Amino acid sequence: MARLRVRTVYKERVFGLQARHRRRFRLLSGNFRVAFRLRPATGRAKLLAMSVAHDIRGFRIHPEFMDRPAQVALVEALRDVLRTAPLVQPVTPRGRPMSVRMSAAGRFGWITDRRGYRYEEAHPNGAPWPPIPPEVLSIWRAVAPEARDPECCLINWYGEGARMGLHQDRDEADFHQPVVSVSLGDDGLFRMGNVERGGKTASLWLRSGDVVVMGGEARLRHHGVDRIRFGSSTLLPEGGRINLTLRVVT
Ligand SMILES: O=C(O)CCC(=O)C(=O)O
Repeated sequence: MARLRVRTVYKERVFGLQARHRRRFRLLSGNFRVAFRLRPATGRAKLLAMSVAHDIRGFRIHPEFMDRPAQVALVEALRDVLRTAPLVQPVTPRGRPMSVRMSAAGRFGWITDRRGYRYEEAHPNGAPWPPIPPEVLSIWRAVAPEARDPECCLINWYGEGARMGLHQDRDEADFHQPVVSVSLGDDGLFRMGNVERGGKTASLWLRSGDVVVMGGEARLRHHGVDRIRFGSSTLLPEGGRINLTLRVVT
């Protein structure tokens, strides 16, 4: 059954993608994400991997959305962003330092300090945020094709012991637009709760390359990261986890 479906997709799309991706390419098809390698000798495609997107409490999980070369390329693009907009350790409005370090790309960056949680058009050093890298935009467009393009790509860096408490994303103007979260590096234990505070929660280890879409009923659900498995991935030479949280702000 899956084979038939893959063949159909291959026939429909191979010519458009072949030129761009040469020997290796990926397709998003309904719930299936499939990766092929083209065999130039025969012109046929070999199926390399297929993962299935699924929902937990309305959170749409795309496991292994990015393969390793795509993750490496994305980390490189983020290094460029961080040269212009270095990571800072934010403090909550009550003055408590957060354990994650943060930066951002896009028209807006989300920041917190003694003046409160908010979006700002400049890094705390006064410079405008760098543009969102095209690699990041293409993930958003693939998993949230109906949505407006994101205006903020928050970059969270989790070192050993860092976590993020359960919270709602509600500083944006339009809750019909989804939030997309991209995981890179070490595994992170992602907790998914309810719209109201409290009640039962569900947890899932997010791995490097996974993407989560928080739209519809999940858009205002509480969520957070309880802990990371420091050193579980070799993607970042010094360990740690990067999370990109993409949002439409206005
Ligand atoms: O690190 C994560 O996976 C979640 C980050 C998050 O919830 C946020 O930035 O609002």
